[in-house]
Amino acid sequence: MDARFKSRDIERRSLDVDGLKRSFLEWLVYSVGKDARAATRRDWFHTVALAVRDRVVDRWMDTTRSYYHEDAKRVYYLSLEFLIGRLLTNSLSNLGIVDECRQALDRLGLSMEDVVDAEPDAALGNGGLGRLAACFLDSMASQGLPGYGYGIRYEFGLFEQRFENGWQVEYPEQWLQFGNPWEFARPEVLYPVQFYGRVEEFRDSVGERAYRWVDADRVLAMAYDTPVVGFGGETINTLRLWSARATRDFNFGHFNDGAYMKAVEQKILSENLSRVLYPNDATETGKELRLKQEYFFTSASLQDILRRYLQHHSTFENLPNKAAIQLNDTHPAIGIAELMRLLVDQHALRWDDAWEITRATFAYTNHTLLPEALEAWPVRMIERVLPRHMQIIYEINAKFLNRTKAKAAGDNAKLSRLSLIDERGERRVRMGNLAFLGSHKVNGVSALHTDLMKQTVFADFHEEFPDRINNKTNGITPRRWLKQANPALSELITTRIGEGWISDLSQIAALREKADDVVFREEFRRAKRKNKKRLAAYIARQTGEEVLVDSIFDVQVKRMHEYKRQLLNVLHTIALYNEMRDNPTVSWVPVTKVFAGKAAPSYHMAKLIIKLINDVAKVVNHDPSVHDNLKVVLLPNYNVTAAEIIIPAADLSEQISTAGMEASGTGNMKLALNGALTIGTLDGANVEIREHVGADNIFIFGMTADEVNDLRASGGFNPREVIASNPSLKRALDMISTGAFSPDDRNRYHPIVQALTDGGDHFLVTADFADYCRAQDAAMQLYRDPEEWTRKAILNTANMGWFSSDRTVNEYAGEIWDVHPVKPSHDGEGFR
Ligand code: GL7
Repeated sequence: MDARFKSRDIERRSLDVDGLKRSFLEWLVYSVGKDARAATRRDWFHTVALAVRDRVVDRWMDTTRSYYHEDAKRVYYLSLEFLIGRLLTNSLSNLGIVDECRQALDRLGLSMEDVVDAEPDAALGNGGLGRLAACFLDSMASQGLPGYGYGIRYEFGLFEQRFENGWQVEYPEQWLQFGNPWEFARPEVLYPVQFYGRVEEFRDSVGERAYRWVDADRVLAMAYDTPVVGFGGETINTLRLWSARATRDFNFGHFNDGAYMKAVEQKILSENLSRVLYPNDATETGKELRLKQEYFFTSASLQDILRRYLQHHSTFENLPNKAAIQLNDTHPAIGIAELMRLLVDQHALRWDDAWEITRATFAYTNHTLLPEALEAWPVRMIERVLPRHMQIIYEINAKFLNRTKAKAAGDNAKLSRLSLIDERGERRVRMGNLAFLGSHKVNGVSALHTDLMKQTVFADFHEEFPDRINNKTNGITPRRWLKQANPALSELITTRIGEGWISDLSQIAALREKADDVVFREEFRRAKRKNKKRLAAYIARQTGEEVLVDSIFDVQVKRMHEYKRQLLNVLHTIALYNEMRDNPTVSWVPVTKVFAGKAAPSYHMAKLIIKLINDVAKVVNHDPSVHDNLKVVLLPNYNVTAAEIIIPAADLSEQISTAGMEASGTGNMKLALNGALTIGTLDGANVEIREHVGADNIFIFGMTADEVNDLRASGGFNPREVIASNPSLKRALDMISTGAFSPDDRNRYHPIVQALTDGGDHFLVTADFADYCRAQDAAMQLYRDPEEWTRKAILNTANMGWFSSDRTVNEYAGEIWDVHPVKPSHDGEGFR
């Protein structure tokens, strides 16, 4: 071999400072096409990313090859969302070369922070559901599990949020504008996906009735692969995202007619499929394009999974032993009908065999009980867009209901609840029921949520299939959410207990005894203070507001939603503001209220709440009578990158949803792991966080899920009475309703006041207000005692080990997927 190529090969793998520096220069010149003088920060980001990518490719191929040779059982995580964020620090950190890279850049006169900051945030998700998928990818790769992510390569991620005059305005998020150095386009990995057309019945070779889907429109799904670097760089898994491409034949007919522009228009239209992520968090809009997106990526993924399976097998009975398909919510649930179609129509399996295989292969995770989020597609839409699938769904339903009818003799109400078709009003397909029926396991995402699933939406199914529902409490990856986001704290932890916690977070329990160590407490506080300074600088840059680093950083970061009750926090903020003004001589604990979060563009109430927070901030922050003891900031464009700055700096974590409504939450876990104390309701995973950190180290308030249920059922709740009996609540609401924060439009907040009063206060903000204020007071009192506060903060960090997504993924692997780690063989050469 030519010696020059050989040395370049070795260079591509070298992990030392010199080797990195040399390959940066080479990449800059030969791939980015710039010299060091002309290069922008973005050029350097691309350069470094490409050089780092070089260092994972060999190991990536080794991993894939090992799975292939062992014919290992793989798990396929089908998700419409992967909220990945930036990848540069993540890859460097998991490869263990952060310092080497920093030094190499240093020698080139560049700052690592500048290069890292030039990477766009990959926001292919809305919130917790999408971020969970990203944490699971990290955990699967870090534990050597053969796991693939399948999703859509949206050209536009979640919209960019800006505030104009205090109102949310959405801008397109063009993360791919300058190219994506992490992905590999696979133009040869193409699958046809059909829509519309009609179904033809015919007799197969043995005279049986059979069906084919004809006259359909076709789109191609093209693969883009992103390597998923596990911690330590041993295992590199694959995230495969599909992009829509027009077929060639699609255009030809029009060409012959001479209708050239029409052909091009059609091409653009069909490629719109993967253009944009729907920006709704836990609400469905029922748009046809969304249904098409769901089918598009699900069908392509299933075709790819079957192709991989058929490399080693010629019949399908072993599919469940070789492939576990996890449905991340119902978004890919049409996959159950699609696998049936592929097995029955294309591979000529008997229906019953196909059904058994399908059920044994799929499992389904439910992420919310909110009725407005439960997908139910109109029968007429599915009939039109996916005619063969509608037939298959009817067939699944008929067989199921016939079997059940025999047992449930006469209970027609129950049968109609179990039906895949909702017959009330416009007929709709209940995707949750389809997912349940087509899966061998169905799970919720926290203990409380799983119990509520059994009692509410899936009560009838639970009665029919008592072993199917199980719990898998969510988790978060400690690599991104502690090691990378919080270097100050993670280095401190490592000096005391070693670095085992990074891959086995249960080891962080060794910090418990350090809570009583005064020196450790001092160092813990110093790390927090460093993070708070970093956040204060970020706040100043983003909002122009100066905040006191030594105030309580009271943080509520999550999507804007009435059930998450940002309003409760705002009302407390106004009450506190009033108290401070009324009692100027009291020595107040300074408080900085930090909010961040996007509202779905069509969710008017959530957008009004955003405007209210900004209006309250304007008044409070400029009122000299509170002497800077209170500041309110709403940071724009909350995303993974912002979370990595905000979360490590938090003192107090707001997890204040109406009990029973937040399925789990995962921000709650990130904040507690980073040493914030939680103020929260007994909702979602807060219940389990309390069990782990201890009731003394968390501020719990408010009604329980049962109490909420009873109160709503009794119909006797009257917010007017509660308001009348609580002067500080009444005053705060009066200020909002009389325009104290909106002198330019005194009626602006009428809808909010209305919802909290005559509207019946569905989310029970007023009902929980008094107890919330009590818990807030307790937190402020505790903050006056830094030693005691820090002790509790340390106990939070030390007791969060169980909330690692490694634990969660292991439970899925053992109890749902039956997949096992595979050790890739790397030919003993270290990094290759
Ligand atoms: C969610 C839940 O609302 C959230 O509580 C949970 O932590 C997350 C991951 O399981 O899933 N469900 C949902 O539809 N969205 C969520 O974030 C958008």
